[in-house]
Amino acid sequence: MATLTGAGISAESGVPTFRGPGGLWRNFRPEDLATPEAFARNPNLVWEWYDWRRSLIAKAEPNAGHRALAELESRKAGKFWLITQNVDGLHDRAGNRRIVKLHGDIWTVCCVGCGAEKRNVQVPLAPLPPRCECGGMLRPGVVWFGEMLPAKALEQAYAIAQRAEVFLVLGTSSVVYPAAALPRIAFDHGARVIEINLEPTELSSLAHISLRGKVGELLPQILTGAR
Ligand code: BJW
Ligand code: ZN
Repeated sequence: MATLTGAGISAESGVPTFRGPGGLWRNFRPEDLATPEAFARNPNLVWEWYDWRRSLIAKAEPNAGHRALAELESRKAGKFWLITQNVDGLHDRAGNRRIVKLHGDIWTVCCVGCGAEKRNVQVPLAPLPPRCECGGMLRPGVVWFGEMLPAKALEQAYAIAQRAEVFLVLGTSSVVYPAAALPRIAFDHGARVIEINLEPTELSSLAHISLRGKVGELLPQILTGAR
């Protein structure tokens, strides 16, 4: 059993999604903030945005949806994998350990000079942009548009999707690739694909079951029913 999560699962913790009503891309252009070119052009602007998001996330707590997935991992004892596009770390904080992070982690920073990667949970970050001991500029440890996903994580995610008997797709618009291809891979390898989303998505017509509603409300109900 496996799941792919997206920004929708953290919405109930007060973390803004990217698309849809109240989504980040309503007020900010991805080309200005979430590409390597944007960072090269204006690292301070990009860091201000990430610093603001880090401060929002630092105040957020895992919600009932995150906790249900932690419970699922403990119930399935070594047979449950969580693949996430989220960078907020709320799945870790809820207690999941078998996590594959496709788009990195907002609580890590990478040096554009020496390549060093480390955890950094300082909020707010000052001065901006933060610097490495080597003097090089640090960047957020996340995957921007046009960048490759971490090879090991992607390989692991494909393998998990190919083996899963049940594949839950929770709170993602299913438009960003290659993550959006995973449910189709699971489907093609015989998995039952179950989606939970507030709205219909690109995946809804393929999924065996597509539920409309909040992950934090529906997932705990499903788990209670499956006891
Ligand atoms: C609820 C809810 C509640 C709300 N309960 N539901 C193949 C085809 C077409 C394009 C491409 C392709 N392959 C690659 C591309 C290019 C690109 C891409 O996919 N573009 C598309 C937008 C067209 N992909 C890439 O560039 C990726 N790299 C790559 O493929 O490298 C190789 C390559 C490069 C160039 C060319 C070709 C190949 C990298 C993608 C990196 C994405 N990065 C971001 C930012 C991460 C860092 C950060 O956080 O700042 O990742 S963008 C943003 O989107 C973030 C998310 O992880 C990602 C997905 O969003 P998600 O999670 O689905 O959130 P939303 O907001 O879209 O949806 C929320 C959903 O929840 C909604 O549906 C709501 O209804 C729902 N919801 N509340 C249930 N309570
Ligand atoms: Zn360095």
